[in-house]
Amino acid sequence: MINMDDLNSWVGPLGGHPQVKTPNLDRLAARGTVFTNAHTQAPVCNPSRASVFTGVRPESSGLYALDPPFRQAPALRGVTTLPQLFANHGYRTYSTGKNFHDPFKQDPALPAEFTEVGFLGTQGGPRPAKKLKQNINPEPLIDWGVFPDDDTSQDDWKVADWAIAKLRAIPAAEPFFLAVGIRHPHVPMYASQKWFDLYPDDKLIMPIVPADDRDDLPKYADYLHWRLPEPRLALLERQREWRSHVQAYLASVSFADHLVGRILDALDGTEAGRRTVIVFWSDHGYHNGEKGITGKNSLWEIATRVPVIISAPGFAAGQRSNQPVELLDLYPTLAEMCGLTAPGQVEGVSLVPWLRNPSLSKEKPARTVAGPGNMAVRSENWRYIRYADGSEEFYDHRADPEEWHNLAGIPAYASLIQEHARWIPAVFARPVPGSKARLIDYQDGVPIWQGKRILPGDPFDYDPFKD
Ligand SMILES: [Ca+2]
Ligand SMILES: [Ca+2]
Repeated sequence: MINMDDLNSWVGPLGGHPQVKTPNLDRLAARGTVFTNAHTQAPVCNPSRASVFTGVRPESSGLYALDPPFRQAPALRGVTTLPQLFANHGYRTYSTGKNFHDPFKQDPALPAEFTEVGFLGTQGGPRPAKKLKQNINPEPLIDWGVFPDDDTSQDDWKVADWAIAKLRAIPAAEPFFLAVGIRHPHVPMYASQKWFDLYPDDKLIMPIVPADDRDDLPKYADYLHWRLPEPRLALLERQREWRSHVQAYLASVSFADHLVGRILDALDGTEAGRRTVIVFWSDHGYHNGEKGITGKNSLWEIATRVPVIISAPGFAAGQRSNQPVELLDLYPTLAEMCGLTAPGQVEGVSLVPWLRNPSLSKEKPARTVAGPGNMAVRSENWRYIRYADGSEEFYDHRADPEEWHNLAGIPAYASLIQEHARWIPAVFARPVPGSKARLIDYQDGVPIWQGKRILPGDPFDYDPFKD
């Protein structure tokens, strides 16, 4: 299992950016099945990753925010995670890089999360003496550019090294589960010059961002990323750094893709390679200026859609499925492929039927939650969003893949909207104790941003196109 952090649809197999170069994801796609309409359960690391490995939805567990660590959520305290399921059935389980959200720590009172935890790479690698983009934001993580000179000094390179050494050392007969978490293209988006050279500035294609795109959005949409440290599009444009941001994201994706290639080569060189299931995913998407913002934490396509690629012996190669699937589905899928029974808490569905027949119709849509009451429902052709105050958005992906035209409120769509709204649960679990960062909560008609009530009269003149 290989994942990347904050990787959106800008990969060859999804074509989210016309210039992106990911030859290794392309070759993985060619030998497996690409789910082109796959979505995260939460547009931020901790709840997304917890849902992948526990099979439990954030709106069921109450784990919506960047903290606390998932085992502190009462509903997740005692569950058998995916690696534990494998370990319980004689597999050795290995983890390197970012799989669970940082800081990853084994709770001594609980069964081991993995047989062996390798290099975590929590620091990401060397940092420049001075931030490269001091003109953008004081946040230490928010930075990008050409750095360091040497790819091998990056923590992600060392994570791949650890995975490669482990693959070579695993005895051929030993069943194993190896999870590799690559931090790129998460900020800071540092990569060496060769990866930037793939995207020359004079030929760079930029996302199209209509200046009036937010005019048809409910006010509540702003709260999800209100006061987040990510630069607004207006600031990037004012500082003439929007192009460099896009370039650094693409360079980081290509660097991370190269690491995937190194791991695939190592696996192919082992005897176990022929009987090994390979699954690739990302924890959520990322804005590079779309809707006037950078970063994550929104319920639009660019923040919820992720690559999911599964390659396995016994299944056809080069397949694509546009049915709506969820990261939550990985747990039961891998369990079934390995002949194991997923435990009762698991809420996803096995994708094995779609690996056999990618065009099989899937009724259940993909759901993404951003704090209690805020949810996106993505079907084959539509996206419905409902916020905690009842306000809505609705998009037709056949006519409007960029989600520029909010159709909510147009009578002709009322019954379609109704069909999607029925997937939104009546009750969302209350945020678990210790939930803070990036949490938008809603109680008694008042939005609460990271613990602070947003009251009438509070200064609130957020405009990502002017701010
Ligand atoms: Ca992430
Ligand atoms: Ca719009």
